[in-house]
Formats: sequence, C-alpha cells, structure tokens
Amino acid sequence: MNPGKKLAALWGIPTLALALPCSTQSATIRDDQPDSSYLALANDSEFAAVGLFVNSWGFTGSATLIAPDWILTAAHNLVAASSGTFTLNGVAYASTQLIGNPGWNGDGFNGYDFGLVHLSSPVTNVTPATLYTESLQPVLPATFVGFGLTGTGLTGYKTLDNLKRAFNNEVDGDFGNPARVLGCDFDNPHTNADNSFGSATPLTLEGCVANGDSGGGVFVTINSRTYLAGVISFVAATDGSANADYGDVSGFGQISFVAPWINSHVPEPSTTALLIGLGWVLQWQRSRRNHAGRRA
Ligand SMILES: [Ca+2]
Ligand SMILES: [Ca+2]
Ligand SMILES: [Ca+2]
Repeated sequence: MNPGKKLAALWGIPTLALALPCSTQSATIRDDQPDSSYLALANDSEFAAVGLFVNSWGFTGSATLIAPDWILTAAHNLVAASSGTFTLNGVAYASTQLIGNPGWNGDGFNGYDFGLVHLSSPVTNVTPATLYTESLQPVLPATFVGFGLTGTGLTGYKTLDNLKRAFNNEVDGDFGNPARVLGCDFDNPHTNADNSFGSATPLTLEGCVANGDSGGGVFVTINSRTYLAGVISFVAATDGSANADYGDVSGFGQISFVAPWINSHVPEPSTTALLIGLGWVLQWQRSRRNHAGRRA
C-alpha cells in the first residue's frame, strides 16, 4: 500500500447515532454469510475482554481490558477527550486517566495509534486479554473484534446497532512499516478483482473494520492459546472510498512495538514472551496497487 495515500482513521460515531433506528442489515461482513455467525464469534469467551469505549465528546470506539483496571484502545479515540466510559457486559466503568501514546501524530500508517485508559474501579468478572509481545509474522489468520458500524461487503458500512461483532481475516499485508502496522484485505467471494494482499479467497467469516471499531482488539491463537496482538486503527481503500466494502483494507498497530510503553504504565499486564516464527511461512505480499482512502 502506498503510504502517501490517505486512509480513514476509524473515528468514532456520535452517540446520538445510537438512538437512531437501525436496520437489521449486518455489517462489514460477507453478504453470503449470516450475521449471526459474526455475532456468535464475537461472543466467544476468548474475546470477552473487548468492550465499548465512548469518550467525553461523545464518540464511540472500542477497547480491550488488559488488566483489571486498564484498557487498551486507539490513541485517536482519546484526542481532545477529557474522560471516557468503558462498558463491558452492561457495566459502565468511568476513566480516571487517559494516556495517548506520545508517538501518535495522526498518521495511522506510521503506527503509534495506541491509548491507555485507567478505570476508576477494577473489572472483576472478566479476565483481561493476554498481550502478545512478539512481532507477528505473516501469513496468519487473526480475529478482529469491535463495536463498529455494520453492513456487507456489497454495501459497505451502513448502520450502527451497538453490537459486538468479530470477523476473521488473514494478516498478509502491510503499509511499508510491517514492524508497526499490518493489514488485511476484504476479499470478495464473488470475484478476485478486489484482491490486494495474499490469497483472493476470503475466509468463511471474512470482514473489514469500520468506524467505531477503533481501538478494538486483533487476536491470534497460537498453540491453542489466544492473545491480543494488535489494536484496530484504520480502514483504507482501493476504490477511493474507505467504506469497508469488498476490497477495502483493515489496518492495525502491533502491540509488540509499544509493549515497553504499555508496561511502563500498566503494572502487571498479562503478557507472553513465547518465541515464535520459525513455523510460519514468510510470504509477505504487498499490494502493487495504489490505495486511496478518506478520513471518516
Ligand atoms: Ca483477506
Ligand atoms: Ca486477499
Ligand atoms: Ca471501498
């Protein structure tokens, strides 16, 4: 992907939108798969630590519990915010401190789209996600979890129904800085013309991130254990419109390169030092196509 092209940070959705009537259309999911499958995947216990994050100026994003009283989200969810509320399993937790990564400069391609939020009281009924602190090696499937807008690959994002969805995709692309930012394309089951990275065949529950998924979790399962490996940051487009339809690209920051910063603020996040990589095939494929997007 051409780093010079614009992308759409997944700026949140005004909470006012939550009150608007929502259709039953499912979201940035395959048009030939049931929405119920994506909803069920999100409700897997492995992803229980992902909750809704609404900042003080009323925009909706997502976040993941990484310690009983700390959540990890996107830095751009914290811009100009004085506080935020994290909701998990119907319980709202107020913030006491917002910490955007000091390296964040508004450019998702450069990474650093990470923010930490300290909660006023600990979450006692959900186990925090375990951080994956090694650098991800392509190609591997990952699961993206968030509360963003919904629609299909044919329509792009259309509605916000405040439900947690998850989709799978193969992490097989980057934006020129793979140690920090990785991505995956939304492959179209009806044509290979939308393929940008790797295989043109979508996974069964393939999808794309959309507005409001910002700060949500990117999970990988290694040796039967599931880890939080990334934070959802942006959607980029090959078709000039970053609307999360087929062909658009999900981008996320790797936790590994900001792990020291996380550890400097969060006393005891659950992490792993598992060494990996030898078993993975290094098939890093980059798009030769220019991608254009827009800020949402
Ligand atoms: Ca894909
Ligand atoms: Ca592909
Ligand atoms: Ca598009």
